[in-house]
Amino acid sequence: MSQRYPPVTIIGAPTDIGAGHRGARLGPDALRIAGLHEALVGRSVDVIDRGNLVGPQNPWLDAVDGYRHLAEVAEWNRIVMEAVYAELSIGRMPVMLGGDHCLGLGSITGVARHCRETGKKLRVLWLDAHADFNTSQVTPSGNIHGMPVACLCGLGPQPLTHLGGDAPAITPDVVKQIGIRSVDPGEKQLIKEYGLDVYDMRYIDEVGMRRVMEEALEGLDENTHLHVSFDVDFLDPLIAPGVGTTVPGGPNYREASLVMEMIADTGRMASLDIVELNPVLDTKNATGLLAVDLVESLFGKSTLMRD
Ligand code: 4U7
Ligand code: MN
Ligand code: MN
Ligand code: MN
Repeated sequence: MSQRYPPVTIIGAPTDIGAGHRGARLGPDALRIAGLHEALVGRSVDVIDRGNLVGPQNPWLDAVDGYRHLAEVAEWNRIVMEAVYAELSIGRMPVMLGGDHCLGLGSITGVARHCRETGKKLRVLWLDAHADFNTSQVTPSGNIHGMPVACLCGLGPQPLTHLGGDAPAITPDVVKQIGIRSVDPGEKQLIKEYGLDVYDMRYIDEVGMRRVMEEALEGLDENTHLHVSFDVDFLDPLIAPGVGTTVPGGPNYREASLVMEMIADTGRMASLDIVELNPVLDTKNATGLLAVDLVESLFGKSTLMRD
């Protein structure tokens, strides 16, 4: 199937300000070295790489009142939000390279602002081992990369929930989480309370990835903006060791490829985050190379012979 994609802008956000390990700050360059730009060109996509955003250093301090680095996290997310919003405003597809997953907050807040202004419906696919729905009261770590979905839904500190001016940036019904297999006890309560759609590994095992994706992608139309937030720890650590928070029992290569191919088939993906790649923990950039391979599938590379 040959498809035209909008022009893409690569935006590097080199920080691990929200994580419990340092090294995700090197993610953007590891993805570049794995050949991200060339892979997109190979899919006939028009690509610009704007290089890396600049933001505060990681002070590597303990949590205060349930948050580590709250001020720096807010600043990085403001910078990412503006960059993502600016690309969408000129008709380009932002591909934000983290960096840790706290940056999903800024990226999706920028996307939500664009959708509000253009009257688009938003759907967020959150590919992750974790639900990232913690708050300062229930977080076991204080690491804000475990909180962005809650903040997007209006649950969190004012500097994070009001990044885009209004809060909440989104309602829980727009988010579909896939691959989840590590949820903290207090987090689980909140997920139930907020009614988040979580396709956990148990459900994936029981019904298969094809049906999960059909459900998660149901109801998309020509007016839908599909945002994909790809936390690399979504993947099974046997194939993707280069992340700070590995959880066994994730999707294998075939399942992950199917996820990406089914997203590509919708033709609706309009923005993308690739986050949590930690090259310091990787083996010869294998995880970076795998992420790039899966991005090719997101842009239409397919094993399908029946089209
Ligand atoms: B990621 C964790 F306790 N839930 O909050 C936490 F297990 O963006 C992990 O998905 C969060 O990688 C992982 O610290 C955040 C932990
Ligand atoms: Mn995450
Ligand atoms: Mn994760
Ligand atoms: Mn992680």
